Amino acid sequence: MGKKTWARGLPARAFGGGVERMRISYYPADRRVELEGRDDILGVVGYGVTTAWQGRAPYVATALVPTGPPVYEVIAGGPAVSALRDGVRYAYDDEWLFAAVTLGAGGSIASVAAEAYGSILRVAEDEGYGYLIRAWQYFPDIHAADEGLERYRQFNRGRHQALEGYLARGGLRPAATCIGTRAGDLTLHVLARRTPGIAIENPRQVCAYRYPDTYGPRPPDFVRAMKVAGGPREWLWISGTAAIVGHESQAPGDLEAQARETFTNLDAVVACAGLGAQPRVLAAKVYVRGQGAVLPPWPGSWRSAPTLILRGDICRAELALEIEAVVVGGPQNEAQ
Ligand code: 3EB
Repeated sequence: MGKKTWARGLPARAFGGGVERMRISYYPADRRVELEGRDDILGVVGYGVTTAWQGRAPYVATALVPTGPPVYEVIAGGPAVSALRDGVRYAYDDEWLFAAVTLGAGGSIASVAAEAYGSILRVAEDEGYGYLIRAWQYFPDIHAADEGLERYRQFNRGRHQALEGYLARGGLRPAATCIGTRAGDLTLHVLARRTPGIAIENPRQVCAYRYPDTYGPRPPDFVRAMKVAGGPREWLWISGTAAIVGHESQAPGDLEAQARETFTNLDAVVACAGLGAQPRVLAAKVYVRGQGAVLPPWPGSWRSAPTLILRGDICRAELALEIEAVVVGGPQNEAQ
């Protein structure tokens, strides 16, 4: 009963506490040395960073480049234990496990996806954090053909193959983001927990895992958002969200119209999640396809969110942008 974890020196705190210790922050790359010394970090994700990471926390060097200077995204929690197994870099506190793999992505992307998800699931389940909450997957040449099928569609085949057993055991699809890069390897990083999240879908959109096969032989295995309840606040991890209504892309190539539709989708997901009072956007990432794309102003509650803007290829060629976010709600928010 949790023996394995406690034996590694984590504080004996009851399971199922809140998520109030988790924090997501963006730091300029010149804060590296200070970040490397911290012991409360579950994972660090670099965007446009070229310096080697020397901290204990697992580090993901993505091939995504911000529109501004290089950035570290830091996911912090309680005192964390870091480890490496079978190429999976991971760290956990008593609530969350962060795990990451980097694999060469030149060959069959279906096999690479299956290997990436397979090795991460083995580690997460062995360590007792058997429920995926959130996954980020970045790989090069997302629109290129691989044996007659677009690499994004091949990726979906491999992902499904790796998740099949997990789903059969009662595992839940995570919220996710899948973005194409210009170069580099495939990186997959995830957050997992000991207990399941609550899957939230968007009534304006067909469930992604029920898309018709016009989008490929295997639909993408993700949910629109995952809610994590516990403690006085609730967190909502919202998947990469684009201008899709039903299952169809809207306003092909029109960034401004797509942004409006995307915010309508984001607001719909937040409304469905039934978060407590005054949901607040803790962090957002925008992925934009074009060089020099000018984003329209953000509506309402989205305006004050700490936001990272990255260049990347959204998984359908006609989509110009995609936005993901973490939103928190609950009674404690009123006091803040
Ligand atoms: C969509 O809604 C847009 O394949 O993991 C968004 C988030 C998208 C995650 C994924 C794909 C994925 O279908 C694309």
